Parts: sequence; structure tokens; C-alpha cells
Amino acid sequence: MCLYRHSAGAGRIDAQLVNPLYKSELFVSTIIPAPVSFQHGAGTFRPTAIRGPLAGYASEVLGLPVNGDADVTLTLAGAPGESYTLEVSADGIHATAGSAAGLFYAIQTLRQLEANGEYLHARIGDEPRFAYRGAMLDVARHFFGVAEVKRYIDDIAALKINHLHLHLTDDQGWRIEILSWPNLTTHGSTTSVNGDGGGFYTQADYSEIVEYAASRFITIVPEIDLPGHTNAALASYPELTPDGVAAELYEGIEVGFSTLTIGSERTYEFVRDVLTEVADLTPGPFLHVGGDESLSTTAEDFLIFAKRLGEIGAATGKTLIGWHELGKSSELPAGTIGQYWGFTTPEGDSAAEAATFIARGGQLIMSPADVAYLDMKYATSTPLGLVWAKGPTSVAEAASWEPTEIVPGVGEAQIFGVEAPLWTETLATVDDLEVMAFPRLAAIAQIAWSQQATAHDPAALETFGERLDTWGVKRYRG
Ligand code: TNX
Repeated sequence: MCLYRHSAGAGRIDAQLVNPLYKSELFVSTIIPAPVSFQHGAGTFRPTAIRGPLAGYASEVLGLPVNGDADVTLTLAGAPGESYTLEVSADGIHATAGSAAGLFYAIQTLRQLEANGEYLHARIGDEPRFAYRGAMLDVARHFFGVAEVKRYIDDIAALKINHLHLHLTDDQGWRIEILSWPNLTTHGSTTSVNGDGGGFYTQADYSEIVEYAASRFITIVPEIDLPGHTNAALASYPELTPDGVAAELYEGIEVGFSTLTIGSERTYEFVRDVLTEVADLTPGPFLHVGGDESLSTTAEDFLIFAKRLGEIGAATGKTLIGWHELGKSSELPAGTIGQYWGFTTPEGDSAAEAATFIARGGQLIMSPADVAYLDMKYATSTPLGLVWAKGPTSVAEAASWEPTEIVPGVGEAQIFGVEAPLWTETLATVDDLEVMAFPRLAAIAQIAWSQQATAHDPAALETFGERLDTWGVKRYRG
């Protein structure tokens, strides 16, 4: 076997591999995200059956039967955590991890060692760099139903992403049923961008998504965006508006024109009721409360609101997450997590606002818009997508950034993880989502999972792209 550590440089193999997916004679690991250590041989193994925890799931994705004396074994042993080891040899395929999540990641890696039913001989040791590896889906600008979200969950699970942030509310639609404020969905969910129709999740639908995600070791992070991005709520309940007159429903793509009424106690009853219901429905530890682009809220009002929001949010027992503008407030609950969406070279107050979360004992999720926003066009000719965040954003740009080199004073220890948002002003179908996400999301998942300075390898991304083709996932071909 030849030893290859990704962080150390390019790996090589001397033997020509027969397997068509490993067609390069100078074989480097094509696993995305790249594992910590990877040794491989030239041979392959053809397994017949699987046993162990997660055998049912593995059987589905690998297309092998479950059987008591299988030659693919999944074994729980060792310290808990997300690490795993995987060995493929003439003796069979053996995955070992201290947790079911680790075995799940071993299965994802295994899927990428396969071609024509044969698995490349390999020995892999792996664990993630960051605890939080996220994708965000905006279901407010366009609505995506339960089945569509489940499909996106399967897509991102292959990349060892472990959080799906659902942007559930915005100006164009309110997508989660709130029993104590029913008009949010009976009225506020009926629209989307472009008159493409509305939709919402009943609480049962939402729980179904949460459970499905959990079966893929993905935690749902629900976002209720406050106090801006609230036109759908303002259209549903006139008592929330500054003048007591219901807003019109909105199907455009402007941002920053809506705000809750900061001086009214009814606003805080609304915030408390909504956050309490959403928190109660959500088994995961996080509640995202938005805070971005509240351009119609005065600076003074924003601080008043942020303090109340922090108090109400903390009372749900969840750890709050907010877009970096919430860091204008120095009174957020200790440990609140900030989501940085400024550029890789910060502009304006974005770095200072992000730093507030660290000062309060929290961490940052890094989503720099110029490299991690999956709704940016790939090239000027891309029919879908926007360009405002220094777009177009090529695959190479999405793949070549380092989270610790963005906000001064924010290094490895201050970073909770990395998330790639997918905003949907211009995206209406699952094909649209996949074409914008892939392959850039694969590149960003590598930044979230793989060791620092793991080189961006266009050939590995292309191989991953070919796997997406075999899995029936749409992708952009540059
Ligand atoms: C900015 S960045 C937004 C979203 C838009 C997106 C479009 C941020 C937290 N908010 O409201 O959908 O740009 O790219």
C-alpha cells in the first residue's frame, strides 16, 4: 500500500488501475471531502453482503443485501465521536467507529470507493476538522415540499454535512405552521417569488423532516428571521405593523423593507409564541433567529429588539444562532453563535459585528458570501442565480478559501464550522437547487471536513461529479 496524507501533497500510484472510475494513471484520492489519511492498493474487492449497525441504510445506498456472515462489517467500537476507520482488502470491507455517526461517514466514503460493484483496496482513517458542517436551504423565497427537502438531505449527507439550516420565514412566505398564530400560514404562506405559488410545513411535516434528517445524522436548524424579512408575518397580522394596517403579500426579490414594530408588546408576544413552538418541535440544540438586513429598523430600535429577542430566545433553552448583524448588540445571551456572511475580505462593520459573538463566549459559523453562497451564478452565462456577492463564483473560488483567514482574531478555536447557504429567489425546482449546489457544495464540504490546507483538487471534484451522475443528482458542468 502507498501512504497518502492529503495535507502533505499529491499521492501517486504506480500500477495502472483497471477500474474506469480510477482512470487517471497518477491516482490521487478522489474522495470528497478528502479523508485525514488514505492508503490504497491496486486491487479491488467485490463484496456480497453487509452486517452491523446501519446495515439497513448501507444496504440501500450500496445495493447489497444484509446477511449474518457478511463480508462488509460495520462495527461500533472505540471512543464516541465522528471519526471512523475503513479498510478494504482481500479479506473484506471493515468499518469501525465509536458512534453510529462515524459508521455513517464510513459508508459515505465507501460509496466513493466503488465502481461496477468493486471497491478499491484502501485503508482510511478519518475525522472532521469542524463540528458544524452546514447547508442552508431557503424555503421561503420558493417553497420546497417534504419530499424535495428529503432529497436535498440525501444529497448533502453524502458529503458528511451534519446540519441543515432551514430558512423558514421571509418577506415572500411563512413556511412553518404556528398553532397560536394560524394566519401566518393560512395567509402568509400563499405566495413566493414570481407568483410561483406558496406552501408550508404543518408541524407534522416539519417533524417528518427532522426525523428523516436525524436518520442521516443531520440536525435541523430552524430559522425564524427577525425583525426584518417579516413581510409575510406583517401581511398576516396587522397588529404587528407600525401603522396597524396589514402589509400586502410580496413576490419580488428586494430585501430590507420590512420590520416588526419594536415598541409594541404584541410584537414580543408574537416572538415568544413563535420561538416557543418552533423550539418545542425541534429536538436539536439550535434556534436561528435571523437578524440580517433589518434596513428598515432604526439602529436604536434594532438594539432594543436584539436584547428582547435574546431574552425570549434564551428562555426556550436553545442555543441561539444569528446572522452577524445581531452582533451589533453586546447584550445577546452568552454563547450565542454568529453566522458570518460578509466577504472573505471583510467590509464595513461585518468583522466587528462577528467578533462580538466571540467576546460573549460564542463561536462563528463561516458563510462568506463571495465564496460560500450557492445562489451566486457560476459564470455570467449561468441562467440561474444572482451576482451581488462578488459573483459569478466559480467552483475554484468556492473551493479555495480558509475559514481562519477571514475575521481578524477568529481562528480555529473560535470557529464552530462552515455553512453554504442556498437562497432561492431564482430557484424553483429541485433540479435548480442541485445544479447550483453541485459541485460547489462538495468543495465547501471539504473545507468544513478536511484538514487545513487540504489542496483543492479539480480532478477529485470531477470524479465526485461523475458519481453524482450515477446517483441521479444534477450538477453544473463548467
Ligand atoms: C442576502 S446574506 C440575504 C438573503 C438573500 C441573499 C441572496 C443574508 C443573511 N441575507 O436575504 O436571499 O442575499 O443572495
